[in-house]
Amino acid sequence: MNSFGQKLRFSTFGESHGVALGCILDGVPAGLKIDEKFIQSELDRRKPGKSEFETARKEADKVEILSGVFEGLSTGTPIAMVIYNTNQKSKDYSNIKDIFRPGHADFTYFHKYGLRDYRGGGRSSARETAARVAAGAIAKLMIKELGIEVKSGICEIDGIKSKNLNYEAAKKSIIFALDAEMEDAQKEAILNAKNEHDSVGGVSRVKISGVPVGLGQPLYYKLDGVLADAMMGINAVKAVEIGDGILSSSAKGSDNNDEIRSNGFESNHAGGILGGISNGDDIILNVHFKPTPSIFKEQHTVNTKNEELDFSLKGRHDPCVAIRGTIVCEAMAALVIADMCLLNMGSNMDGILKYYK
Ligand code: FMN
Repeated sequence: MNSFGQKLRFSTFGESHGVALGCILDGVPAGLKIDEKFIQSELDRRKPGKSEFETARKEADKVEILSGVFEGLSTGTPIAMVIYNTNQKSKDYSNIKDIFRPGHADFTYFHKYGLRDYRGGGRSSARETAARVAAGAIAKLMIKELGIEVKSGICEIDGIKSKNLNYEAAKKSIIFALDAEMEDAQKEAILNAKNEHDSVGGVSRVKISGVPVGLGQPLYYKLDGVLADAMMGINAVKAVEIGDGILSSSAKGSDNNDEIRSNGFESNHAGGILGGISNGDDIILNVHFKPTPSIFKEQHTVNTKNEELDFSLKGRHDPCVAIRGTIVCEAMAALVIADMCLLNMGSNMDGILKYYK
């Protein structure tokens, strides 16, 4: 499946080395001001080739809106957006045409479909996430009207944890580091791995603020469940924590409960979600990315005939995918929240009466 969402639903298309990639975003209410410059600026935050901490592949990632927008406003019809690929070097991949890169999706795609677009990983490449960022930018514009904001930053690289979580610092950092004091050590870890022809993992922290109480559907479209699904669907994500996440299983109830006062919760261990429904507090996610699978160190693998071989990869790859991945996390979070806002409108008679009476 290539689609995600219920009331606000998007489908993406395209491959890493194809002509173009893009998305169709359906369900955007008519009359939303579509700020094209903002959509482009979101793509610019994710685009490759901005620094030595990212892949050297340079893509303009220029987005073009094909439909669904007239005189700067959404028309209520599907919004189609396209991003042309301009910097493919498919030759870089000819040496892995019949070889499966350990840690990548080559092995599973080949055995599932019986064929494989080896150029840049084809559809399994995270290049597809540019389309999600374009769709997510429109979701951000929509939820901004409701006072909801999604921010993110890197809170850990190669096990080096941030002590401070400063989302303004992350905006200014080339690696989106949340802690300016830990940034140099985190950068050094990336460059060390890169110099050793290796890669490192990292953690993105996402904060969604201004969320009203009540977003999330029973029982199979819970807010935490759908956010986890959205994050796990991003390439290389291996774990998602909501609030205290895995720490909750070793905490006492008395520590883990967020006690309640008339003006709100005294703490936020729950990460803003109770019973699958937003509780009005900030929603907090920690999204764990594995190290980039494509590394230049020699590794054991097999080819399409299941013959064993040792090989060294060529090409251009991110030494730490969490960095650009954090922008994709923001986009997916915004898409989920916007969808949940639309779904929640029919949750009780009061809301329906306000609209129809
Ligand atoms: N994997 C690579 O091997 N090389 C890359 O340059 C690369 N860039 C990525 C960029 C982003 C923004 C993200 C989110 C992921 C990137 N990945 C890269 C990860 C692979 O796409 C991913 O590991 C692969 O599809 C296998 O899927 P899985 O790790 O989810 O099992």
